Amino acid sequence: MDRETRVFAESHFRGLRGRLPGGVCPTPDRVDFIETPDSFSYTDFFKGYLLPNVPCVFSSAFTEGWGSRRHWVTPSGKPDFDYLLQNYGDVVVPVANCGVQEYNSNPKEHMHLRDYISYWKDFIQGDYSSPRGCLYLKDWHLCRDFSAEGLFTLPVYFSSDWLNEYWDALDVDDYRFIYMGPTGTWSPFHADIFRSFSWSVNICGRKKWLFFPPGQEEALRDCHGSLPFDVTAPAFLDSRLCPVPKHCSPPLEVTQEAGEMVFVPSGWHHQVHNLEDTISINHNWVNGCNLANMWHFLQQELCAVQREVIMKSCSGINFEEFYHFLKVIAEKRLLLAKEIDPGEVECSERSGLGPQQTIFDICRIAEVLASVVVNPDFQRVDTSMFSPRPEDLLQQLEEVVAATESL
Ligand SMILES: O=C(O)CCC(=O)C(=O)O
Ligand SMILES: [Fe+2]
Repeated sequence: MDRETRVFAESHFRGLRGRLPGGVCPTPDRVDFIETPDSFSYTDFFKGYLLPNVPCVFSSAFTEGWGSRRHWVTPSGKPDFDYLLQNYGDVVVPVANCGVQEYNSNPKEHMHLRDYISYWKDFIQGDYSSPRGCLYLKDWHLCRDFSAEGLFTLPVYFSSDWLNEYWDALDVDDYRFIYMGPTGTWSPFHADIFRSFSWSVNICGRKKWLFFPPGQEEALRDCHGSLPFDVTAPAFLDSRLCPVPKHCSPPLEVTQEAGEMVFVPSGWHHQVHNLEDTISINHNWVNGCNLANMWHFLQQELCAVQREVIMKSCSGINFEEFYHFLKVIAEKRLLLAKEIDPGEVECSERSGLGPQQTIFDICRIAEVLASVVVNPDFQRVDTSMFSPRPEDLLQQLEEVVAATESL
């Protein structure tokens, strides 16, 4: 990141004055398609899509050299079942049943990849139907459970990824997933966990995405306040005609072809349909641009009674863990900040994201942490054993913000 971009970003956040990113930009009427990697920099993505929080699609040229695109796909563009069986047949993977609704998602079971592939082959043979229903392999942590060496290269646009940086530092989990399933598999209407961003690359196959900008989902709630499960279901479309037609613009629709990469912004609800037998790599990620959205979301998740318990069950994270997440990233950035040479703050975009990105990250964490420490529910958490104490960490961050302002 260069200085001009950081100054631009900071004035963007100042301009929001505490409102959430993404809520202020006019909704685009179409999704941009980025054709060539050579003429599209990290800064172009940062200013054009990440900061304004709008979706875009990158052409297959961006994933040209990926090993998964060579190894997992037959010459005719279909999933290479033999290769997958040979290399991953024994792995246990999570599988969702697309035909069954359980609250607002699908029930999941676990099975060996070899059994899933055998189901998939039968499904194709049975003309894309099966007495077992329509099964979708989702959220397989291939990178966590195996080495993903050579399968893909993290695009620079998505490289400021604190969620995976945090989990990698703890060495326990990640938010890097593989999805695979036949034509007809689909993901119900949702926004991503913690209001994270996601990116998704089709290794083979095609997906149809329906995107709803943040806030539009309010118009889709039923009379009980529940969000829809399937925005394409005839029953849902009929029910919305009465009693009161609510204002909701049609979703932005994207068809993602093989090799193409979709950027899903923070807090955008979406529904996704596989139009062919499809394999994709999907990551969820959080950084300085959507950290405030995550914090806002976690506070909203707090219900009136049994706050901590409920919050943990809704989103899988409580205030203490959120502080821990901020602390791990903050301490790494404070170390990097110590190494900033005031004479050499500008860096080439090739070597990581550079000192200006470090300063930006520290500013964003300081802003959100300042809100965390004054939150009445956080104040009820016993922080006496935290090291460092939240107030001390905030002070350290604010000192660096002040010291680096002019860089
Ligand atoms: O590909 C899918 O089925 C769902 C992907 C998705 O929801 C995401 O990447 O955020
Ligand atoms: Fe999603």
